[in-house]
Amino acid sequence: MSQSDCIFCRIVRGEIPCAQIYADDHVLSFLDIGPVNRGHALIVPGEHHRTVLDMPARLGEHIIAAQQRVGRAIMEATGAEGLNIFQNNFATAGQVVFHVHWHLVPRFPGDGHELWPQG
Ligand code: IU
Repeated sequence: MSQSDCIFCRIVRGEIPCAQIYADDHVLSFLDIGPVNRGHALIVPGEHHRTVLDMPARLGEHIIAAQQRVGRAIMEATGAEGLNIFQNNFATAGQVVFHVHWHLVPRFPGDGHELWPQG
């Protein structure tokens, strides 16, 4: 369930380095190379699935568990007071890497970020 030409499969296999935050039997988490805010991290399932629509629902529990662990850790490490979690499916929605993944973006008071609405 791994693809030779997929960049995230290559990162999961350790062929390409990453700034790893967390790993377990189901997911890998690492810092985004193009962060939209300080501490921007990705959660990537080890299995290759193109979008959330292709992904087996059984992985959902592991993804949520990783979101909680990594989300708490990056909020604590950065001192963030908020956290956006989102993901893109298909090019029209902004997906660039076609291996399903979640963005975790720490948010700070007044960070003026336009990616997600201000509270
Ligand atoms: P998207 O949801 O497919 O648009 O997001 C892809 C993200 O993967 C984007 O934020 C990139 O900066 C990030 N990324 C990365 O962290 N490492 C890589 O080697 C590549 C992309 I290629």
